[in-house]
Amino acid sequence: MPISLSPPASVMPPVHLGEATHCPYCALQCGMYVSGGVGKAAGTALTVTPRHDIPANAGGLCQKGWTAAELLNPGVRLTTPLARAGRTSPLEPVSWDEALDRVAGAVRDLQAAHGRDAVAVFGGGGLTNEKAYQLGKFARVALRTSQIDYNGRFCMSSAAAATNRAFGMDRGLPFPITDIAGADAVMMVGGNVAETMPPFLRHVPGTLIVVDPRETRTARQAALHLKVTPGTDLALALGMLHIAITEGYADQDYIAARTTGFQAARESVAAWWPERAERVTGVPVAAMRQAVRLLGTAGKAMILTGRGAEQHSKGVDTVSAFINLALALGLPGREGSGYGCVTGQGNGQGGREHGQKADQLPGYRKIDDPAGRAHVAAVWGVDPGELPGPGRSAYELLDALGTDAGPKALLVFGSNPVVSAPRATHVAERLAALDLLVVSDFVLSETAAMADVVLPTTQWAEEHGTMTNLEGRVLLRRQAVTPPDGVRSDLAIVSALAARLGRREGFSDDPRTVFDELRRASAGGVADYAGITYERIARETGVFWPAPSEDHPGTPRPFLDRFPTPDGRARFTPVDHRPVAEDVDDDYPYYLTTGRVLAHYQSGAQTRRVPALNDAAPSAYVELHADLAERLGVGPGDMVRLTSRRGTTEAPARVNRSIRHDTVFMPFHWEGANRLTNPALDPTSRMPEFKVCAVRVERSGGGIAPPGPDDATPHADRGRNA
Ligand SMILES: Nc1nc2c(c(=O)[nH]1)N[C@H]1C(S)=C(S)[C@@H](COP(=O)(O)OP(=O)(O)OC[C@H]3O[C@@H](n4cnc5c(=O)[nH]c(N)nc54)[C@H](O)[C@@H]3O)O[C@H]1N2
Ligand SMILES: Nc1nc2c(c(=O)[nH]1)N[C@H]1C(S)=C(S)[C@@H](COP(=O)(O)OP(=O)(O)OC[C@H]3O[C@@H](n4cnc5c(=O)[nH]c(N)nc54)[C@H](O)[C@@H]3O)O[C@H]1N2
Ligand code: SF4
Ligand SMILES: [Mo]
Repeated sequence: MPISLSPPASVMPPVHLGEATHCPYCALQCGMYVSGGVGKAAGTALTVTPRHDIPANAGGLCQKGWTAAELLNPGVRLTTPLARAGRTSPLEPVSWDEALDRVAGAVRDLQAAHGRDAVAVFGGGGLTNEKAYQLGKFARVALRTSQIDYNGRFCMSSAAAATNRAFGMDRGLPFPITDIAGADAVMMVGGNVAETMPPFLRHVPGTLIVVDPRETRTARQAALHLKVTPGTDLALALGMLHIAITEGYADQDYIAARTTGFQAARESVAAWWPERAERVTGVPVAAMRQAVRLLGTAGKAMILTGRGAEQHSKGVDTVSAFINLALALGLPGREGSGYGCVTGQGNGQGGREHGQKADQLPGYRKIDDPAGRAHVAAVWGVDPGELPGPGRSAYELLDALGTDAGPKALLVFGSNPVVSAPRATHVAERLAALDLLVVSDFVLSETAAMADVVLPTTQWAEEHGTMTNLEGRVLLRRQAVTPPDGVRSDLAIVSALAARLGRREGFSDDPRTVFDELRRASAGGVADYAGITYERIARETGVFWPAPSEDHPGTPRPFLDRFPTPDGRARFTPVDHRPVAEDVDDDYPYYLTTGRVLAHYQSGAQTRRVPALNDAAPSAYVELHADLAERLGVGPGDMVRLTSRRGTTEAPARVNRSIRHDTVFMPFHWEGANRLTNPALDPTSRMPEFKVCAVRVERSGGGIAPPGPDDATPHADRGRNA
């Protein structure tokens, strides 16, 4: 059954270690061999070993990667479709025909009664390119709904919008990851790669600058740690650009030759004296100066952003401000230097290129661009006028579910929003108000547990497909294991549903067939995959897009000669600071920020089912400063209650002296953190403000803690003095 796509002889290990594939989790897409499963039923002992031919990990794996095969075991996963007779009846096993007929019948009825947009689709950045592409096509061609978006909206949409604006292209890292090793200085803004992509750190050289409100594992490896107040990175970037200009680090030749708009950007920071930036951010002027000096005097330097800078209601402008700084220093488009966004999910990059986003068609085309619509409609064999227009963004879609004007049915592929969406209790209420919730997953996630129909699907090592990693390198995920009886691939599920909805043609359960169509649909677009084939990926261990033809070498560094803007120049964008959507006050006196721990992945649907990972990190926790813990009378491990305007949750305390006094942190891998978070959206990217909201902190069963001393900023002044 598996097609043979072996790596080239030069990189073959001396003994055959198994099928060469990639980790199911993050965007590093570490290469791994999975052995023991080809041609055998899943559940036989499988071994995972790292590949050395994939530069991103070059022999490394994190704990999640090493234990990835455990979820292939039929004992911990779904192997039969489930459905419930009525909304309050229990989920019970049904046949595939029953499940699919039920979904198709309900979709037809709801669309007949309420129009095509009554049915919505929610996708994921973990889906292969083939799945993401076919899901987008299914929504537009079979359902003919505009209502499709995906969890990538919660992930890198702010960086995507800012890089499109500045460079005319959104490719997370516009250079190979190995370029980072040659940089003399790297500034990581709101990224904790030591926990989120451990093998990434091997690419980072000595001088690392980290911007984070917490002293993370990554910050501990840094030469300089800027302990920023949550939600103030934009002011930090403005202050740093002010310093760069006034202290002579701006690269005037580069600015003249390769950019436009510098004058306006310079004016936008004229009033951002370093002292003012210090007042807003809590970062001392001396530290800002040192950071600018390190970047400005380095032969090669990089500025990278993670979700800490991006998941804000001003995430796009924040990234723009750091790009402005990078442009002023002359970094983007110079070999070994640049700006990059460290993306998130396994196919976070490819997932946003092929049409599961509300405003996009394959090849990174815009859905409201007549030429793009015409091209894609021709590949799909439909009239361009039949393609719907842009739909709601992820949170807006979830928020509208089951309302008079909103969708009545939702089909989820590859996301667990009950845990991962902001203001999650409200999202669960919206899901409960639907007439039909369908979830395709391999485990009974919290969202699947609410569904009317659950469709058990195959996993990474059980199917072929392509993934585009954080470098824009298209990789081949090979089938290594025969799936257990009873499960079907997402491609097969979507094809079967399309057929029941009257679209027998144009949907396939064969990944290669889908990929060949994706190549044609993307041809001529910004993310052009036309020249990428499975064989070529196998031979070259990945191909960087754009690759418009099979003899095109691919594009590891797309900005070297020119930027893909109309005039070939990068654009400065003047931006200004603005306060967080929900600032602290007497009732909610602390900032809550959220993020990740090494052992768990996202909503935890997968990793909470792996015993070794659960042992390593058995529950959520609240990280808080020792002074705050003392005032509350809590010691390490004691229960702490957090309350925001949206909800409340409890978790054991982790006490240290390194987090900011005004900030508490909670990982979001368990239900809890997102009961508190604020769904305030960025006006451009529609990214929710996951990284800062105001909370009350109490000892479980105890009273309210008074606000404590702050690192630098009195509350009244913070973020409001723009
Ligand atoms: N172990 C693990 N690894 C993962 C994932 C996972 O769930 N678990 N998920 C993958 C995905 S999809 C993604 S998107 C990436 C995310 O990778 P990262 O961006 O590295 O992850 P986060 O922990 O969300 O956020 C990074 C840091 O931002 C800090 N932060 C919070 N608020 C602010 C702020 O206002 N400003 C600044 N400068 N920093 C702030 C947090 O303290 C945190 O340490 O990780 C990927 N890798
Ligand atoms: N508070 C807070 N919330 C956050 C964040 C934060 O930093 N703080 N980060 C946000 C970010 S960056 C992200 S990316 C989101 C992610 O959050 P989610 O979208 O919930 O991501 P996952 O937990 O990976 O959910 C994926 C689900 O799909 C299943 N799955 C995996 N692969 C496949 C597949 O190929 N097909 C199908 N059918 N199912 C599959 C998994 O078993 C799992 O149940 O969370 C966001 N939420
Ligand atoms: S760093 Fe990411 S891709 Fe690599 S093994 Fe860990 S989870 Fe998998
Ligand atoms: Mo993400």
